[in-house]
Amino acid sequence: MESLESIASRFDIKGNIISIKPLGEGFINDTYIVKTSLARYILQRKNKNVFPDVPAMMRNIAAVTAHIKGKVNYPLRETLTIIPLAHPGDRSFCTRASSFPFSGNDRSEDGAVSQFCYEDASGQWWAMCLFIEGTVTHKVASSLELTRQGGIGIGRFQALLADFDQPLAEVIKGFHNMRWRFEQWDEAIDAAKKRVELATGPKKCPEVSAESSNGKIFRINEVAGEVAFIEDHREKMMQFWNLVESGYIPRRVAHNDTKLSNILFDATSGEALCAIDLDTVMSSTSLNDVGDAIRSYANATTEDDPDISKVSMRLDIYRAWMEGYLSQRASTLTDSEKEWLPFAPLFITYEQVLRFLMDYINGDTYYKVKYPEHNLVRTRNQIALYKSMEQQYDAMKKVVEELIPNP
Ligand code: GN1
Ligand code: MG
Repeated sequence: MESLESIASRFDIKGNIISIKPLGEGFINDTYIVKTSLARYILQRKNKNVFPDVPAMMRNIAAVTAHIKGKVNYPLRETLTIIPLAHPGDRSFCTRASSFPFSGNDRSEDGAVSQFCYEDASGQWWAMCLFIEGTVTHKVASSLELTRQGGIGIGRFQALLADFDQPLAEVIKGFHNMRWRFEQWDEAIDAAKKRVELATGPKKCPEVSAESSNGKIFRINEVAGEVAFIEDHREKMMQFWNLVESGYIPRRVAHNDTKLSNILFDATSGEALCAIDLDTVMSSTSLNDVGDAIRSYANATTEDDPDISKVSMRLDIYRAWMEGYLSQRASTLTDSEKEWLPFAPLFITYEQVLRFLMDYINGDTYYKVKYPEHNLVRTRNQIALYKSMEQQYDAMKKVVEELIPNP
């Protein structure tokens, strides 16, 4: 296996490498911080099960960050700086067939070869960006001011990209597409039931046995209550999704992973500097960014706390985030977006329940898990959060009304 040092050296980094250490604990990618004699960099192994076309993803990120750089005062601080390959002549070219809008040989319109990621000999994809010095991240929304700044960060990100008009590749098929999520869900449930049948029915199949799957195949039998939660809310979620499909709620450039730890804050002023982790930047609704932020900031505990009595949506956090967000975006949202703002956190929290539960039923193939019930614990936690949001729905609506005065 190629060493991290060798992989880092594939990129156009400045100075000699001094150290490479793991960073953070994302559910999806593996992240390292590379320190050289001149700068620090973030090196990531992109999860290819989650991102089937890493070159397309990196082109999205390069296009979006270039657009932002053209508009801000401090281009090296106010968005990510993607580090290209040092020698884009070796096998590190992104040679795989790529998706729209780029042609098969991976050349962009100006003929330049895509050079933002490296494929190692084992088929793993790597990418690198500059570490922005003098910044901090936060895991927990520990104050209302921090929360308000987080809202500003996402509002500003969306505002800076409001006039971005290049097509973006769909890096994860149907990421927030509820119709597609239900298709996946229905297939997952059917497949799970079939597995149980094969393992226990009269025509027993040795490949599908409780032993060979560590008992995971019986998970479907343990989650009737959670499955019922999904089914009970299906129609309501599709009603909202139909409004997106009909164009009543517009699709825009969205970040799609707006949790607090994806915002960099200036270490001195405490102000939001930029949104990071741009892997999921795609066309989506602005409301999804709002919903995911509230889902992650406003939970009174972590999303995998097994003690669901600690789970609730904090209305003060909701208000503070919305205040920051709307300070950047209120003037450019459509009436339809404003109307559906309070529903956004319920939609995304529900989607997260579906994703965690589906992964549990599927045997933990998507999210990293630290113990066998991890995805089930996350599912239950998010159901409790959804219920808390539902209870406070009228209050959430009132907050939005107060923050967006009628013209
Ligand atoms: C994943 O890996 P991380 O923490 O950035 C996921 C998000 C989920 C989140 C749940 C590409 O994000 O959609 O909301 O976990 N990202 C992807 O914590 O699936
Ligand atoms: Mg992410």
